[in-house]
Amino acid sequence: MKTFVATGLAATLMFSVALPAHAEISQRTITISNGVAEDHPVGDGVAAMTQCTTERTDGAWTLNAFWSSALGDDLQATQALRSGTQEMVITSTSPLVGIEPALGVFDLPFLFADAAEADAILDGEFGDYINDMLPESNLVNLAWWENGFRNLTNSVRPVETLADFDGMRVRVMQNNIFLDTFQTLGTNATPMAFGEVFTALETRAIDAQENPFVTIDTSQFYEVQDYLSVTNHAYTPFMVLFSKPIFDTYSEEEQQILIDCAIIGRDVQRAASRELSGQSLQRVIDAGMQVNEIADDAMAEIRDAVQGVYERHAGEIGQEVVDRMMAALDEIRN
Ligand code: 2Q2
Repeated sequence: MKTFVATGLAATLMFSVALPAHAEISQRTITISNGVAEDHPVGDGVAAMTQCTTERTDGAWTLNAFWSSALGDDLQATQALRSGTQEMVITSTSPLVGIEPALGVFDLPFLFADAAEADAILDGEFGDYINDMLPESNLVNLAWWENGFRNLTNSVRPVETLADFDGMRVRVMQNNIFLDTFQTLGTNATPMAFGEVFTALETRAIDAQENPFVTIDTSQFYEVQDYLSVTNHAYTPFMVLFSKPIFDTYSEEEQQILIDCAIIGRDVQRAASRELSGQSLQRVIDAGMQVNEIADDAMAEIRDAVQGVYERHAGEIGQEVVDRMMAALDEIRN
């Protein structure tokens, strides 16, 4: 084997360049976008992730977060990641089903019973199974964060029974499964990007929308909605998506820092989401919203009404995906 012996200038150059503390870490500016306001729990997660990356890179990285759809809605931002023109987006899975249909599994109504189930599924084998599908769409999911359990608000009447949904003009995320669910409940459902919802409610172009308490609070929907009905009809995850074309230019050490810090951000964000949820509910009540629970028998009728959504959409989601989800849930519950 030929051996290379550094001599003269080459030797001087090679040994005179002092390697930085982290040979594999470059100066970087990372752009992050999101659809919610900065005081949403996503802001806590981004702050924790930023502190983590600053420590791990000795300040070599700068994370610039943009809020309230300033860089476009979830789908537009995700397309920017895929083309390598933006680093990160924290987005719901629901508007991305056109990119990866399997993500639609999370939109099946009443899928998760509580946050513990959601965490076990997302942080377990099933979450990894979905994550492994994303690189072919030029995306890397660094971690699963929490959007949360979704509840209905409207400006017409309290929704206490299945019949109360009838004819209500409800905005839903751009997703056939949500569209079918709310049409099946008897509403006049309209797909719309999140950034357009407040104005559509304010102008009465629509009557209703559905989101977790913390979003209803931090996006100030209480200013344009009178009624909040606690339906918990779906749990939406957030993905902390990174552009694969950009991720692939990072060293292994840098890639690991992104993943480690997104997971630290996850635990802070979920805790903030769950702690703020009760405070947000109280805040929207204090702001004048009339909140109602739904009686067990009425809720049973609502759940029964939308069971057919599972069968109608298993094909587009992928039967294997649905089967693996149901098996994973059975394992947790038994
Ligand atoms: O109803 C919605 O569209 C929201 O739950 C959004 O998915 C969410 O707020 C995202 O816009 C966050 O980027």
